Amino acid sequence: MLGGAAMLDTRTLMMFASSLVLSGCMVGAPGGEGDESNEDDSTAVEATRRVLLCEQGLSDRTTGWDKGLFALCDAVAAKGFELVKDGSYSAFGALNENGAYSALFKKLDTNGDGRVDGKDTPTKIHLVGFSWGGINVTDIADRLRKDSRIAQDRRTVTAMVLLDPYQPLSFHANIPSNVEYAWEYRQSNTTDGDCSSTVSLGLGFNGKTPEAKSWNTWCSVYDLDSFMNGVGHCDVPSRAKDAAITNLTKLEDYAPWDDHMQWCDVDD
Ligand SMILES: [Ca+2]
Ligand SMILES: [Ca+2]
Repeated sequence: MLGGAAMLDTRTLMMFASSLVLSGCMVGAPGGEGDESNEDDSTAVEATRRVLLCEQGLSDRTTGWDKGLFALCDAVAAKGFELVKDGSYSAFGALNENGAYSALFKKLDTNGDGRVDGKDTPTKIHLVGFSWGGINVTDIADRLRKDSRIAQDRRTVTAMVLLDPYQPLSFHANIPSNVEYAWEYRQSNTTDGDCSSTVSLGLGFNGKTPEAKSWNTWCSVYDLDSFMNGVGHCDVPSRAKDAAITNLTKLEDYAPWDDHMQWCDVDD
């Protein structure tokens, strides 16, 4: 695992290389400067169909823990993304990862032949998950990476946002190598009265740190407790909403929080 200055140098080079390869295809690289007025690039990004799948935390349909998650997913849908819904819900339940994956596959298989390949509408995949659902979406990305029904060039996850991803047996939130951009927002310190305290015997759920599986993934993480007050586990979706919308719609880091960005560890 690496971090700090050595990683920054590598990332800076990677960003430069990416900007050469992707020139004209997307709005700059995350963290790039001064691109917001480039109307032509913006149009190019929006030309490709974009889908979004969201996953809730455990039992959130009864506890209401993930306040803000539905609002985030609906807001991104309002910006032109096709939301993969679970009936009337804007996100899938944490215990229905199979259902979520099946619904996503159907969304990608536009001609309904049971495969996702060049005969289907090109689609950029975006994933958002809170708490248990945050780990779910890393698993969903990995399923895409390994699914033999999907052509290699259709297995890419364009962007993923993890909101205090947590499962008790996970050491990290592993970011699979087929993910292009990943952002994580987490708490590092369980807040007094935290929603997760009672179910964890007071220990609380603090988001598992991300670990990217490829240097090709742009992966950054923000510890909300390091620069905001009163952020509990269940506050993360609402407190990170604007940042997440920027990430997903522009494929950029959220500029107001630039001073708090840290690179993910990488274990390839
Ligand atoms: Ca197909
Ligand atoms: Ca906290």
